Amino acid sequence: MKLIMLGAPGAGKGTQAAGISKKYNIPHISTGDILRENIKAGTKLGIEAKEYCDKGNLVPSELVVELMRDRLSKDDTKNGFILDGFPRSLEQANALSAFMEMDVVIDIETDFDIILKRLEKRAKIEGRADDNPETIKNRLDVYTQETQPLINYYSEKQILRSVDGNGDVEDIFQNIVKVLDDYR
Ligand code: B4P
Repeated sequence: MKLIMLGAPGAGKGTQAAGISKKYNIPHISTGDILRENIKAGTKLGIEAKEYCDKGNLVPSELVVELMRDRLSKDDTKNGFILDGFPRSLEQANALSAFMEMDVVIDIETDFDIILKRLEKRAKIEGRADDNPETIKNRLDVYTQETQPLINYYSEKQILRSVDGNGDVEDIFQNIVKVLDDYR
């Protein structure tokens, strides 16, 4: 099962992808996590990515697409995988389609006021550099302009399934499982 988790920042993509990865035993591939690991380790990619991530802007697509092309060629993706945070723009979606077609796209639909509360809470707990109010606003604007068009893109391919992301983590998870079990 080749799966994409779509949704605004803070919609619950990463949270739900972790549960799905465990249940279906397929790797959870998060571009955000990979970029943060590179930033922490001070790699060339990390140094380039940091200024974009800290401001809540998208890292240039050529860097992210190369990163994903390499990651998706690894053996552990043979039985499927979950993409969390990629693609994030039409440019990235077209690049992905050029080398691999997906099976299902789960769009987690979460209201922006709920997202703001979640990210404010995470800012206090984890202290992530991009969870301050100004940057969160920019990330939501970038989502609206760059990522939201993917809803139509995958809807036209007839692989989009929407799930309400406003409730409890467990309820949302059960709804996603229903969608995936129907698919399988
Ligand atoms: P990401 O790491 O993808 O960050 P995110 O969109 O905020 O999602 P995340 O997975 O962390 O949050 P979640 O919704 O699970 O990206 C960070 C940055 O990396 C981007 O801004 C960009 O600069 C760069 N980047 C990443 N991918 C890129 C790409 N493809 N191209 C270019 N640049 C890229 O959860 C948020 C919080 O809510 C958590 O604290 C969680 O515990 C909580 N939560 C989740 N579900 C909840 C629920 N149901 N109820 C209550 N709380 C909940």
